[in-house]
Amino acid sequence: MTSTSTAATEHRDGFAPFPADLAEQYRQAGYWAGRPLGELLRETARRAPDRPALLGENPSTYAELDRDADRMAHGLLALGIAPGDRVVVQLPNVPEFVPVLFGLLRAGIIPVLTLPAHRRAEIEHLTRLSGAVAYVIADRAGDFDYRALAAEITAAVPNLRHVLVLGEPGRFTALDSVPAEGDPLPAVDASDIALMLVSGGTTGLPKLIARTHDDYTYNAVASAEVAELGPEDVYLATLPVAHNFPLCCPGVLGALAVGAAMAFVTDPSPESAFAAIERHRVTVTAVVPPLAQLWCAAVEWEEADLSSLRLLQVGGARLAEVNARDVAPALGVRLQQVFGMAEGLLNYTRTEDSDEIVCTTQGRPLSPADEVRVVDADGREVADGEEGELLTRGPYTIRGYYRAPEHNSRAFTPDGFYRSGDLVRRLPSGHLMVSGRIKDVINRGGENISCDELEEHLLAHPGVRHAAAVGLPDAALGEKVCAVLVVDGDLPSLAAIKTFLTARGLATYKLPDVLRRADVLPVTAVGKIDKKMLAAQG
Ligand code: OOB
Repeated sequence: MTSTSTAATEHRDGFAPFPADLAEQYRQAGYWAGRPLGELLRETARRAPDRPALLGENPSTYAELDRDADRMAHGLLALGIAPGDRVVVQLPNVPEFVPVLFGLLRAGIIPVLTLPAHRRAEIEHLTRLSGAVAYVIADRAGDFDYRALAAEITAAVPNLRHVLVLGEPGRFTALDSVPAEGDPLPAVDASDIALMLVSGGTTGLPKLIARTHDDYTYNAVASAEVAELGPEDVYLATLPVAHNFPLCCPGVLGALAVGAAMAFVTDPSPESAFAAIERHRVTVTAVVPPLAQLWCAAVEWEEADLSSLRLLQVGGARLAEVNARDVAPALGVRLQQVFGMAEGLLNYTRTEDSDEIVCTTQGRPLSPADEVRVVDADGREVADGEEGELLTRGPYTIRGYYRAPEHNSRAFTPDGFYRSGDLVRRLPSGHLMVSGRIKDVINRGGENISCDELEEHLLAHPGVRHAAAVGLPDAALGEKVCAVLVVDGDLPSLAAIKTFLTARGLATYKLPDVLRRADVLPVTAVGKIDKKMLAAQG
């Protein structure tokens, strides 16, 4: 282990480290290179100082970004924020996110990356849980004033000493007053916590996912390789950049590792994103399936030159095969399915995969060192092609949530595999097909119905644009099947939908009991369909 100038180790309380023997193997095999994330930027800036890094109103080159990150690091330390301290970051998709992130990383301060859509309940919980001493926000985004939220959080959480504001600071500190010159920065230990992501879990309050420099640097560099990212690429951060997918899969960090340029949009709608793609000649971006569908439809009415775009990554939730098949012809891009999780494991379809594989699977693991088990309810491995729960461990998968010992005893096996809760089938080639979530089933009178399966069939109906299946309480059956549909034109009758599904060979007990129409489906902070909300709406 390299030495660190941080005497404080309090930030490691409640951190679940990799076991020493595995850590050694990952180093020996070269997965962990002992490079702190802050060095990724340093190396690119040395290699290609004059290349464009951040695009937008105030563009910067790699040399400029490198200098801005150093100045931010010095300024944060000068405020009295110490290496190992946690800082909650909640910024919209703006270029300023990058110098803030790298300022923190280089100072050895740990960013807790929250999403712009998080509100008091989540921010207060994450601030307390992480023990954060500072909170970085933008003044406002749309009609939401983050300073008002910060006022509530500072009143509730006494540990929070600083609020740094991008834009008009109000009663807080302006972020642009922070950067400073300073003494050499502290050494950062690559095996230490680099940053914290927030779990995308759909139950309960979010959990913290502490990722180390070693594991996250590998995540970025290896992902850049499978996305075949190079210095000529332009990556557009379309999804909220605090999310693992646009941040590091390969996202902003992968782009930075190879010296590609980065652009940002705060609004992922076709109007705004297509304009950014045209303006910056974007080559790669990542979206969630509902957005992919919207973009595919929008080429009909949005006039924009998308010819620069070569790769569209789609992940975060299952992309139905019918929608997957639309992507390449509608947008003139290659599709890459990405099945990943903030906890670690990433699966990608590859360039050499056939169209069939790209459209029908969610890819295969990123790393040769990823260990994947597909197990039945008793924890026994199932044969290829059979459905089971995906368990995993590997060089970039956490060994436990931060400060959550109770939950960890259930979410991880005794030998350190993460229980993803995802139901998958593995093909002999290693590709995975996600078939649902363990908990995303409707129990109708004792019969289990997979919501994903039903949704895939509903989406095949020509009038159906979006579909979600949810269980509603029912006195006789326990749960009944409700299909919520976003449709073009009139809502088909329940009888017509049943006839359609029956003709597709679906078993009678899986047919919906009720149909509901919606104009839009509610979505989570990152844009996935929010089942919890739908079920609550009844
Ligand atoms: C990504 O990360 P999270 O942490 O927001 O959510 C992870 C969960 C997975 O366990 C799975 O249930 C679901 O989201 N998921 C998918 C999927 N990708 C993620 N389900 C079906 N098909 C897919 N392609 O969502 C995430 C992180 C990194 C890269 C991409 C996505």
